[in-house]
Amino acid sequence: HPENGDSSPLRTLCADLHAKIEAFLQEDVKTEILKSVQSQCRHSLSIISEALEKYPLTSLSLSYNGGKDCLLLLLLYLSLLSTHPHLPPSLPAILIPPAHPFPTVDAFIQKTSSHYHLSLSRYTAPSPSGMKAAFASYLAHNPSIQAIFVGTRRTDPHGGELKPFEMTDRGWPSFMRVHPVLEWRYSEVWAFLRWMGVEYCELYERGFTSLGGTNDTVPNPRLSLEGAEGRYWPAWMLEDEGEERAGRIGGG
Ligand code: FMN
Repeated sequence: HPENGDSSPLRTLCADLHAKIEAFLQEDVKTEILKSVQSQCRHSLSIISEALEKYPLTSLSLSYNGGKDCLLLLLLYLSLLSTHPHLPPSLPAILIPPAHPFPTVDAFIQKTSSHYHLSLSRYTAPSPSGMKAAFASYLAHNPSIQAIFVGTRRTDPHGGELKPFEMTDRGWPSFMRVHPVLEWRYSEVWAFLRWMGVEYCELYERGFTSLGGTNDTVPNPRLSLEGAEGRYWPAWMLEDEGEERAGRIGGG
C-alpha cells in the first residue's frame, strides 16, 4: 500500500469510493440498466487508468461545473486514485461558470469541491470567447497541467465527433482533453448516481435536466407535473433521453 499519506482525508475518501464502486461492479445486478451501467463504469475506468499511466497526477486537472456528468466522472476518477502512491491534499480542478450562474449550483459546487477535496480554480463570467482566455490564464498559472478530464457525453451539442483522448482544437489553448464518460446515456448516469447514493445538485430534483445559466435554463417542460403549476418531476424521471436539453433556451 502507498507509503505516505495513508490516512489523508483524500485517500480515505478515495478508498471509500473505490470499495463502493468495486462492490457495485461485483454485484449480480438484475436489471438491464444496471448491467449496462456496470459495463460503462468499466469502460470509463479503463480510460481514466490510461490517462493516469500517460500523465503524472500533477499534470492532470478536471473540468468541474457541478453538473451530473462531471460528478459521475469525479467519482470514478477518485475511486481509481485510491491506490495512487502520491496523493496531494487536494486535486486540481477548473470551473468556468456560465455568465449568469444559478446560486444553487454555486452552493453545490462550493460544498462538493470541499467534500471531494478539489482545489478549484474559478474563472468568472466569461463571454463565449472568454473561455479560451480562461484556459490560457489557467495554463499560464498552472504550467504543470497537460490534460484535463471533461465530462462531455456523445449526445451533448459538441460531443458527436470526440474521441476519449483529444487535443483541444486549433485556436484553443493547447492541452489534452480526456473524455472518459463519452458513451454514457442519460438514464445510465442517473442510475449510477442514484445507486451510489451521492448528493447531486438540487436543481435536478426540481425538474432541471441540463444545467446552464439562469438566462438560458428552465426546468424541463417534459417533466412538468400535471395539475400542479410550477412543479416538476425530478430529472431522473425523464424517459425520452432526446429531451435532455428541452429546458435549455437558444440551443445552448
Ligand atoms: N470548444 C471547442 O470548440 N474546442 C475545444 O478544443 C474546446 N475545448 C474545451 C475544453 C474544456 C476543458 C472545456 C470545458 C470546454 C472546451 N470547449 C472547446 C468548449 C465546449 O465545447 C463548449 O462549447 C462549452 O463547454 C460550452 O458548453 P455548453 O454549450 O454545453 O454549455
